[in-house]
Amino acid sequence: MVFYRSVSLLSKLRSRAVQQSNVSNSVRWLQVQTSSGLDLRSELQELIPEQQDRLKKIKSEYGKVQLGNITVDMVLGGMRGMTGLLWETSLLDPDEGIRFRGLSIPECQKVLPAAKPGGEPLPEGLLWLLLTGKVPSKEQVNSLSQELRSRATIPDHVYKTIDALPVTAHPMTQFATGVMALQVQSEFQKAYEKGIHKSKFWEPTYEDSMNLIAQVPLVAAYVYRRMYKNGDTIPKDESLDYGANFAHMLGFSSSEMHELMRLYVTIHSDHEGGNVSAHTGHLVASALSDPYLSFAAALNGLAGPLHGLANQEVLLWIKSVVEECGENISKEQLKDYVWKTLNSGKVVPGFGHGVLRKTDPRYTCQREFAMKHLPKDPLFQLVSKLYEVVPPVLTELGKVKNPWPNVDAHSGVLLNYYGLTEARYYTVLFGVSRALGICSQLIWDRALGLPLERPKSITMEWLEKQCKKA
Ligand code: CMX
Repeated sequence: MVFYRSVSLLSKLRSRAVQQSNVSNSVRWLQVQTSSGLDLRSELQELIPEQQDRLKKIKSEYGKVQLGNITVDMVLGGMRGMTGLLWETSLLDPDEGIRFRGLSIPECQKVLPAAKPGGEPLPEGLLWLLLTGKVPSKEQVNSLSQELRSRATIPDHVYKTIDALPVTAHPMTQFATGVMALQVQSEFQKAYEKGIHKSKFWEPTYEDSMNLIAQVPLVAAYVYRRMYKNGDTIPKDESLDYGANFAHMLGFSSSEMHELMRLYVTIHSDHEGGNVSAHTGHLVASALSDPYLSFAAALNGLAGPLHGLANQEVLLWIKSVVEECGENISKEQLKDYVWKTLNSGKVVPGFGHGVLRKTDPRYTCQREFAMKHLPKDPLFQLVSKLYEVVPPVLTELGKVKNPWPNVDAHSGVLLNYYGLTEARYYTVLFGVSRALGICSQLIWDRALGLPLERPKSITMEWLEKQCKKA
């Protein structure tokens, strides 16, 4: 018999428990539901009508309820704080950080199946959770691993398309190009051309999404091996799970690196809907562009230095610190270096966030990983020093809303420790992981029949007139 834990009920009761005892990270086993042991697609098939009804009810009963006032600052400030998107797979709390379907990262680490007892969550389990809101059993995760492996073959033209680019092209350019080349196999596009009924849109979207999730590690690994290992590629290993297989195809065989990759792919997957990559994917998909087109667009947003490229920037910046001041830099010297960076008109990469107002739990779990596996690593020690030095400096600057580190402040030193030293490649890893979150939501976009996104824009003249009247 297979067991599920009901996450929605878990979240409701958990938040009550948190209010009462402030024990936010302890997972309570509140309800165990028996399952018929369905595969992921059948599971979704069952959930979709119920969620469609739920959305219909919200629309009809609460359609006119106001969710806040839009101010001029919000319009001019990149829509910060403006609630305007439906995103089911995760929700970000400014202080607490991300919850995937109601579960925090420490809770996911406790309840999602791992490759070994007490190990990091398997990304397949997270994918199941994102898509269904339910925690899968190990057997279900194993069968999803198997399904993803069976979908992980890519046509030859994808490699040729990437090969048409100079080998020096940025890895994100090569990766996004590879994803665009995968698009020619889109089931959604074929079905749409044949005239599929809109009630069935989610089905080819599911097929495309699962193929895409299964295939992005191959494209990413190809880019890595092409750029840094003379094109000497490594085939997938049929015995490995998603995260471990990705590490293996990149060329890393240590079990610690496999664990790191499982953790990495899990925590980078989703961060609610408003961040640049997720929002871009959702926006493009709202025009009924297929998952490949939508995800390639998302990757182009992820490639910006204020978003996903920050992980590259962090390691390069840390290495520049070491080059100039050595590994044993004092806190005073480090503070001077941070000010030098700020005074030259640059940001301190890896710190700050558009929504978060506390240390990112994605940073914290990577820090815990480092304390467990590489406590003496000089670069980890430097990252720890930065945790003490940077926030007071950013606070002193007076304008930074969140001086604390984000996910990108930590990932590079972990990868570097295990031999993945090529910082320019790091955002590709982030991109592979993002496929899980963006595609999960995209399937729900189609299942719920979410509309074309089309917010209203205005001119400065319109704003001036409107504000004078107010
Ligand atoms: N270093 C220097 N200045 C910073 C800063 C940082 N780490 N974080 C914010 N600021 C500045 C902003 O540039 C802005 O300055 P101006 O008013 O002169 O334009 C001011 O402080 C206010 O910004 P904010 O409201 O606190 O932050 P935003 O929501 O505008 O920006 C972010 C958020 C992430 C772009 C910003 O904190 C930043 O640039 N951080 C460094 C880059 C980074 O780590 N990005 C990765 C984020 C996580 C991810 O998406 O992967």
